[in-house]
Amino acid sequence: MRVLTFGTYDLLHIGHINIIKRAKALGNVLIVGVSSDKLNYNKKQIYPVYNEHDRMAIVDSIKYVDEVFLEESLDLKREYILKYKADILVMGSDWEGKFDEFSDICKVIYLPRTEAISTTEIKVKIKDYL
Ligand code: C2G
Repeated sequence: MRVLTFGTYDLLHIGHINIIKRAKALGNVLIVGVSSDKLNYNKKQIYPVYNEHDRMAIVDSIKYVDEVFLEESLDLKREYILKYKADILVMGSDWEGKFDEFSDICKVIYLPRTEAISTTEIKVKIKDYL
C-alpha cells in the first residue's frame, strides 16, 4: 500500500516524527509532499525558518520516508494523489474532514496530533529564552 501525506515540517519536532511513523505503519511505501516556501507564504504571509530544499532533505532522511516531492499548491491534492498512485492519504486531525472529497480515489485517514508541541510554540519558546 502506498501512503501519501503532506506538511511543511519546519523545525522538525516529535509531533512530525510521530505522524510520519504512524503513516508509514499503514502501508509499505510512504511519500511526503513537503509544502513549498511560496505555498507557506501565501497561506500565512511568513516564510518557514528552513527553506524548502533543506526541509525536503531533512524529511527525506527520516527512515520511515521513501520519497519526497515539493507540494507547490494546496489545490493540487487530487493531482498529487493520482501522480504518486497513493492508496491512502494521511493527514493530522487538525485537518479532520477537510480532505474527504478524495475518498473517491483513495482512503482518507486523519491521525490524532501530538499534544503540546508545534513549530509555532518552539519559535515562541526560543524567542522568550533569548
Ligand atoms: N502534526 C502533528 N502533531 C503536531 C504538529 C504537527 O501530528 N504537534 C502533524 C500535522 O497534523 C501534519 C504534519 O504533522 O499532518 C505536518 O505539520 P505541519 O508542518 O504543521 O504542516 P501543515 O501546516 O499541517 O501542512 O498541504 C498540507 C499542508 O501544507 C499541511
